[in-house]
Amino acid sequence: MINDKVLAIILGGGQGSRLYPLTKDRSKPAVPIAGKYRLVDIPISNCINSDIKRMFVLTQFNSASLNRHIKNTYHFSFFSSAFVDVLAAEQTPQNKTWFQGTADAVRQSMHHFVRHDFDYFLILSGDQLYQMDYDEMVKAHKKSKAEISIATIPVSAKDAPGFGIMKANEENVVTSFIEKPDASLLPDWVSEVSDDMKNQGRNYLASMGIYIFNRELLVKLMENPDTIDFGKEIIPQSIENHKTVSYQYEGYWTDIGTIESFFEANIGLTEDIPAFDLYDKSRRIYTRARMLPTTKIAGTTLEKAVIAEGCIINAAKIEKSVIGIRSRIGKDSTIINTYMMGSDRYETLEKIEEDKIDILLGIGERCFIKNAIVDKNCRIGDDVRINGGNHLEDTETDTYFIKDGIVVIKKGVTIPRGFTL
Ligand code: ADQ
Ligand code: ADP
Repeated sequence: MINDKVLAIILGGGQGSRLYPLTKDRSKPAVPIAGKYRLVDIPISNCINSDIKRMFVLTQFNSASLNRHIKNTYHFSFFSSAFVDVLAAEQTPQNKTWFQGTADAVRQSMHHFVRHDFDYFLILSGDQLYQMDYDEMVKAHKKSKAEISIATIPVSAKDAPGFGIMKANEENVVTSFIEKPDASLLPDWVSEVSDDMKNQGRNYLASMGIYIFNRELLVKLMENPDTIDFGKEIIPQSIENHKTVSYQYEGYWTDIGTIESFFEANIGLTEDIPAFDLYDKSRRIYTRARMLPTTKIAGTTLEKAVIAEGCIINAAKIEKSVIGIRSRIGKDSTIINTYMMGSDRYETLEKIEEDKIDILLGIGERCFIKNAIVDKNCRIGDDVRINGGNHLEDTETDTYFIKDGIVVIKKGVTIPRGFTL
């Protein structure tokens, strides 16, 4: 089945500065999550599961790894109209500027979109973890005869200043909207929410950054070159003149646009019943089919560990950690509260000898790693101790970056034997 009325636009990422250094040399949609996926797999899978199979991924900079991942992952039948296309910020004779905000990004690629036949634009963010049936939202949009629909979720006063906050009437029509309000303004923005949400202290209706626009309306709105962002301009300027409806969602949804939220979302997968369900066949998350060998483990105590395929693990203990594809962890090492992304390749014994490789890919022997994100293709020598936590100050060196107590070991670096942090 394919929904031929909807075209999905995935906002793959601006500068990605909040996810630095994971976005240092890859675009945000290509950031690896949950041991074997990439960020962009989440909205793409949600679309596929909602029968929306025509998608554009907009990104500020085109990374080889993003294109390769999409090309190698999403093959649709030759006879189908389905596609996932990446559009990177383009420089054309008419337009010499780089994408700026989300509306700019959409405006600059509009000529690609309007070639297709569809009635609704579905605009999605690329940095959120959730499973949602967009088809339900499209149905609600049609039923309410709205011109714009915004997916919304109740949030707490602590979280509200990070979102677009709105108020809606009994018919769910949005009557006012404020982008990222100052905490002092919040008392004016309390909404009536379900008892369950009220009990959790979630009294503010936040935009999830997921929008449906009627095709003609968005084409028209994009003709005004002064609008830069959906949240800052398009939505607040539209609600008066165009029927805008709130589509309320109460399932699991989290923004993973910062190092801390990205880390928490990954570590959250190790819970007994994770809020994000990777095991539901009807809401499958797709990724590249890699045909990796199984994981081999020896002498390791595992406690709440999520381990991807193709790993070779001899660690003493792995606790509350996500271990990504092709990870290698040496004897007597202890890994706690850590997301190790894994490697893009194996090193063969011949190669190690030939290139006189001293510190192998992965984590060496007798290491202690806690509260860390180890990016792909790192070489961590024996006896390294990385003890992340709030006692560490935010800082950056060539090989690591510390933010909110989380130590991020940068992609592809070598941490020498005996290094201690
Ligand atoms: P933010 O997420 O802060 O708030 P924004 O920075 O505009 O808004 O990003 C939205 C999405 O677009 C993100 O996935 C981002 O990576 C991506 N993006 C940004 N600039 C881009 C560009 N030039 N090209 C491609 N992609 C780009 C928004 C809304 C709020 C709402 C939150 C919910 O503005 O109202 O509450 O999302 O998370
Ligand atoms: P990312 O930056 O997204 O983590 P990369 O750009 O490093 O990823 O590329 C990941 C892909 O590139 C992998 O699927 C892997 O097959 C391939 N790759 C990267 N480096 C090498 C290498 N040195 N040898 C063989 N394949 C590689």
